Amino acid sequence: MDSTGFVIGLSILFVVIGVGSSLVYYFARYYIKTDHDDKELLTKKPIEYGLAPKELSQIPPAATALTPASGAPTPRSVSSTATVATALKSTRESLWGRIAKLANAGELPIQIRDEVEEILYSSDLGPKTADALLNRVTDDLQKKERNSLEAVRTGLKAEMNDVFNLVIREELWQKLATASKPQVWMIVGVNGAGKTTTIGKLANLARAKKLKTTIIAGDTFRAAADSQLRVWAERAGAEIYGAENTKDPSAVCYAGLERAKANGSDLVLVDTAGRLHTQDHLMQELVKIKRVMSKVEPEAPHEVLIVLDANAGQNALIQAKQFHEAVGVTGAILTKMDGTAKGGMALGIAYELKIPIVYVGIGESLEDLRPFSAPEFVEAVI
Ligand SMILES: Nc1nc2c(ncn2[C@@H]2O[C@H](COP(=O)(O)OP(=O)(O)OP(=O)(O)O)[C@@H](O)[C@H]2O)c(=O)[nH]1
Ligand SMILES: [Mg+2]
Repeated sequence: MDSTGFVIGLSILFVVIGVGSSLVYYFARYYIKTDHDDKELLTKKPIEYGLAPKELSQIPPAATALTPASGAPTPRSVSSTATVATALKSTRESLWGRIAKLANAGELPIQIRDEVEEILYSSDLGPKTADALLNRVTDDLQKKERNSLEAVRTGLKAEMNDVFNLVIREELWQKLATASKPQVWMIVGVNGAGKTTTIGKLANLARAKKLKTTIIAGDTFRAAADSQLRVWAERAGAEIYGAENTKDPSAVCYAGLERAKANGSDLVLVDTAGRLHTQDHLMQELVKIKRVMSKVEPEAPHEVLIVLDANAGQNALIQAKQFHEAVGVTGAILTKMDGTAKGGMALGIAYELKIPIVYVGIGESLEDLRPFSAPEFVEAVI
C-alpha cells in the first residue's frame, strides 16, 4: 500500500471509530436517562403529596387555572364524627393517665414530686412549661400529707387554663368580618405538616360563612402541589390561582393577590412550600413573599399562620420559634392531634412562645378542623 492509500485508510478508520463511539455514547445516555427518570417516578410515592393513591389518580392535570377544574373528583363524604376529646385520647393517657396511676384509693402520697416531674417532662410540654406546672402542683402537694387526686387535677386544670389565657387573640373570622377585604392569610410550616389540607379545611369554613375565597398556589416547588390544591379548592368551592410559567413563589403570590382583589374575594389563603426552619435561604424566601404581597395590599398578609404537626412534640416548638423570628407568626394551627400522644406540646407553644393556637386538626377530612378552645383542650387531656 502506498502512502496515500495508508492515509485514506487511516482517515476512514478514525471516522468509523468517531461515529461508532458517538452512537455508543448517545445510546448509553438515552438508556441511562430513561432509567433514571423511571426511578424518580417510581420513588414519588403518592403519600408524598398528601393524598391517598386513589385520589391521586383522580386528580385532573395541573393547569394555570384561575377557576376550579371541571371533572375533578366528587368530594367524598365530609361528615366527621371526630371530636377534640376523642382525638386527644392518647395525649390524655400519656399525661393524666400516668399521674392517675400513681394514686392509691384516689390519693397521691406527698413524696410523689419526682414521678409527677418525670411525667410532665416526658409529655412534650417543653421544659419551661413543665417546670411551671410542676411548681404549681408540688406547691399544692406539699401543703398536705396526702392529696386527693381530684384536687391535683383541679390544680393542674387551672394552671393549664392560665397558660392558654396568656395568649388570647381576636377570633380569626370576627377580625375578618370587620376588616378591609380581602384579608390575606399566609400559611407556613415544615414539609408535610398539613398546610395544604388545612387550607382546604379553612376554605370550607369560609364557604359556610358565605365568604368568597381565592387560594393562591404559592408552593411552586413540589410537582404535584398545584393539583393537590385544586382538589381541595374544588371541594371547598374556592377559586384557585396558580401559575405554570414561573417557579417564583413571590411572583405567583403577587399576581394571585391582584387577581383576588379584582374578583372581589373576602379571603385569600396563600399556600407555601414546606421548608425546614433551619434552611435560611428558604426562610428568606418567605420574607420576600410577605414583602411582595404588601406591595399589592399594604397590610397583607394580615395573618401568618403556622401549621405544626402535633406529632413533632417539642420539635414543633423549635420550628415555631424559627418561623416566628423570620416572618412573625400570628397564630398556630396544630394538626394531626388525632392519634398522637404528644398533644401536650400545645401548652409549650402558648407558654414559651406566646403564640396563640387558633385551630386544631383532628383528621384528614374537610370538616376535621376545630377552633381551639383552652377549656375544651384542658378537659380533654386532664
Ligand atoms: N390524621 C390527620 N392527618 C392530617 C391532618 N392534617 C393533615 N393531615 C395529613 O397529613 C398529610 C400531609 O398533608 P399536606 O396538607 O399535604 O401537608 P403540607 O404541609 O401541605 O405538605 P408539603 O406541602 O409537602 O409541605 C396528608 O396525608 C394529610 O391528609 C390532621 O389533622 N389529621
Ligand atoms: Mg402542601
